[in-house]
Amino acid sequence: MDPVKPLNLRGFLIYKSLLSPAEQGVILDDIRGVIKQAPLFSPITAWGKPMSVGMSSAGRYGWYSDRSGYRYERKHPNGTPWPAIPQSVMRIWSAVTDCARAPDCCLINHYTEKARMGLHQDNDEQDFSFPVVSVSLGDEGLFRIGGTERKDKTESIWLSSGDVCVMGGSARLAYHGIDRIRFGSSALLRNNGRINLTLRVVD
Ligand SMILES: O=C(O)CCC(=O)C(=O)O
Ligand SMILES: [Mn+2]
Repeated sequence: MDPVKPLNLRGFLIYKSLLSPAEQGVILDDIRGVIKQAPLFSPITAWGKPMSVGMSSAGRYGWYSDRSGYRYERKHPNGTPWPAIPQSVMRIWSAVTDCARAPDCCLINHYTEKARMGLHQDNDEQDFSFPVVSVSLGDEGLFRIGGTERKDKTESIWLSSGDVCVMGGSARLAYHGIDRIRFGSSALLRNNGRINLTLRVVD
């Protein structure tokens, strides 16, 4: 992991291929360990529709949603605390940010062939001076980025396995989403699909 000058797309800093295949393998094993203890589930949106993305979390907080809205919870819906964030993932945060504080949530998103994530802001955290760091593993995902208003014009970039994106500064509250997955484009995951990790400072 050797962060060289990232691509700057409207303040989104994208480190292409930051993680070597070996590093991706280690992280994936660690994430499988997390999911064994905290299985993926499909959160329900405030409108009562299950999300197409499977989710779980590691850390002191996990992201959660149901008809009452989006929020962070201390426990998995099965009642157990979220597993710790693996060291292999924490190292990425240290490599691409100079934050004194460690993240307290690693949200795990699992995309199968038809899954997508609509345009949204990450704004359930308390302090937006901390960035959100996103890690892509497995199949490529078409990442759409916009500005801080939903109506702002957007552009898209394919995120590949091993890419890391830092959403900080002016990009911290920018709209973003995943339009589609290029299913089968990576051999990292046994059954294809894409895993995205986002590291967040929650409180
Ligand atoms: O999957 C991605 O690359 C983005 C995920 C995301 O925006 C989120 O979890 O809030
Ligand atoms: Mn997001």
